[in-house]
Amino acid sequence: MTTIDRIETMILDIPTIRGHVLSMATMRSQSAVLVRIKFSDGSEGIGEGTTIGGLTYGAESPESIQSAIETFIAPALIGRDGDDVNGAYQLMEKLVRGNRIAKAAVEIALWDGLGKRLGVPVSQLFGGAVHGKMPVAWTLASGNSDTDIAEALEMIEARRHNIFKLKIGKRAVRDDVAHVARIKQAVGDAASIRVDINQAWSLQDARWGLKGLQEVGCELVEQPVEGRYHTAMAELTRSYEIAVMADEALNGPEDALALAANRSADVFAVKISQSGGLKRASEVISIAQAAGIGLYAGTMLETGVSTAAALQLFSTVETLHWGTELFGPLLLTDELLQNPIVYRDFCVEVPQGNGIGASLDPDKVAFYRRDRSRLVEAAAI
Ligand code: MUC
Ligand code: MG
Repeated sequence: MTTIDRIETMILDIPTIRGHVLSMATMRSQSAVLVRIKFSDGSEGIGEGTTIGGLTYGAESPESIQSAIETFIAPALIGRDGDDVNGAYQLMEKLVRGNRIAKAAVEIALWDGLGKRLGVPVSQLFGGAVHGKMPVAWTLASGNSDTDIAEALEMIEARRHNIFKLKIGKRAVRDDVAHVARIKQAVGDAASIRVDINQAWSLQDARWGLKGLQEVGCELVEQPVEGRYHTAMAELTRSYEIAVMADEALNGPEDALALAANRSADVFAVKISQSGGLKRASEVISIAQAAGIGLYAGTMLETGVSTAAALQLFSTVETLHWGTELFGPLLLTDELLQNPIVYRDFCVEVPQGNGIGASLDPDKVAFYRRDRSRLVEAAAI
């Protein structure tokens, strides 16, 4: 039996290429929590559990993710059968409530290790890839309309992205709609324009907002009101033609079932970390498929590690009606992978290789580790 010998975590702080202005926070760097599992046969698995904007986006922070793994999850998993991913997950569910991102980070590393030992990509463990590449959106969130327009036109010209998600919700609704209208007018039919409010609007704001957004040619609105307001989301979903997408409302299969039952969204932004890992995300996907809800592969602006893991799972999904936004590595000033994920012709390509298909560059990891200064000091003593 190949056992789990060691589970190591680290927080990496990596600057973003520009300020990423969201309704609840402006990001100038991303803090990724990486997990490395060492198995008794010498094999390794890597995973990632990352969130956005400290505690402004959700209930888990980089620090809480690391502490949940180190304090509660790792001690329980050491010595267990490394191939028993379901058993490990069930134990995590029993010992730790919530903390989906922490569980996802560990689960991804277990799938990665298993795939590597079996000599297959993780997509094979989920029934096999049916796509080699998928459409990929980019987020315009510089906080300035002219900068966003220049960025969009550059991306279209470079054939990197022709789907844009605009982050709005910080300004007055009328000003936000004018901002979206300007960008839509600048790109015309060359791109699809969508927006993400990150829960910032009241239901009243959202009624005005959705009406205005659909008039200016915006195709989809993500999480216009708070995620817990399922009834408000249902009203917006049935009252306007513009598609309503659930993001913060969707934390795993139980939320997926409730949202589907109330018809509180047209589309699910499925995020592997927010869902609690690849298996739980695949359950969310099944619920959407059964309920006739559209699918979109979402991101927590992760590094190449979780992005690769997400690509493994989404490559197995028959139809992603709204494509993906798995562009996380492109928002960071530096690349952590030895084999960077490829973006071209408006698509992201599914990484080849065993496991999740990603290997870390050790020098980059050493450079961006938050505890680097402590490690350097310790080495000097
Ligand atoms: C979110 O709320 O969807 C995804 C893309 C992006 O720019 O921010 C994230 C967060
Ligand atoms: Mg969102």
